[in-house]
Amino acid sequence: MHESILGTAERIRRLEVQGARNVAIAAIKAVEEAARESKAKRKENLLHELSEAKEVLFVSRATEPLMRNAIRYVIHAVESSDKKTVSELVTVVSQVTEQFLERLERSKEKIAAVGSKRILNHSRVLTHCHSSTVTNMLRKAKLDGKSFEVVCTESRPVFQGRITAKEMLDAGIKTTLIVDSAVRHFMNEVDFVVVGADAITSEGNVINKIGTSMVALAAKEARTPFYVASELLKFDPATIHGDYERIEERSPNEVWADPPHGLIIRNPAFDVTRREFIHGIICEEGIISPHSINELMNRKHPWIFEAT
Ligand code: RUB
Repeated sequence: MHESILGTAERIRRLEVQGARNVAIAAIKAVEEAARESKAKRKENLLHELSEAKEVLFVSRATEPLMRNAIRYVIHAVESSDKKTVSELVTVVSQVTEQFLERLERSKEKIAAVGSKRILNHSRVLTHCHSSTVTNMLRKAKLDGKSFEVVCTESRPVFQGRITAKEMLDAGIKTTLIVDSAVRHFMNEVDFVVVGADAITSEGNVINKIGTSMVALAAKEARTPFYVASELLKFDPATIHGDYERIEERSPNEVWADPPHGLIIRNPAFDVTRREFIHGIICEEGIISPHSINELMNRKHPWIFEAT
């Protein structure tokens, strides 16, 4: 197995690379690098190597359909290519990787442009965890001249909220950090909630950092609009066939490094926010209702339903 695959999988598992977009970008780049340095002599050998890389990367984090879709996109392109030689097929891998990365970048900018308009002047925006899609959108709103504050949660157990807080401060945005359990306390002082997504199911439910569904619950009770900023490709096609999105459960040591003997510690990384709590998904197609996700995926990314 190529070092880029093993090393990237390890960095993803250890959260040195975090957030669904960054995970997908690191994974697809690793696959491209491994393909470029492949010693395979025939198409089936290259496909076998790609399939092994897929197995290793898929299990590095269980709840990352954007990463899975990125790798499927590359493999699907090789499988359906009429090119015969390995060197031609490696060129296909490089081309589709570049296409995929460009598309992700364009989506991020489109989401930022759309979402920025929802941020009202003199408002307060709450976010949870660290989503590069959300922080990019908030930076765009600031560049568009909006005056607003950000409230971000710590996001226990590993404090990704601190990454958000630093990025917001660097962007010159007034920022307040709160502990996760203070969300309800501050919800009435907030005008808008926006979070990222790791996965979107066929029912339009969203999976994001643990605690997101409690934030959504508090937002609903306080009648504060709750939005999700996400690329459509975080959709998990397996959910249409009845599979549940798997929720990654991480090491108890993240919660308590030196716990008393016999204590049970549970540490799920993500939870499910049901669609009825979500005002809209801010995606590259604009603001959509979670209900319309299947129809949109069928129209925009039909390949996703064929790729395995
Ligand atoms: C990060 C998280 C983010 C989503 C979206 O969790 O839940 O909200 O991944 O991020 P973790 P992005 O830190 O455990 O990876 O918008 O950057 O894709």
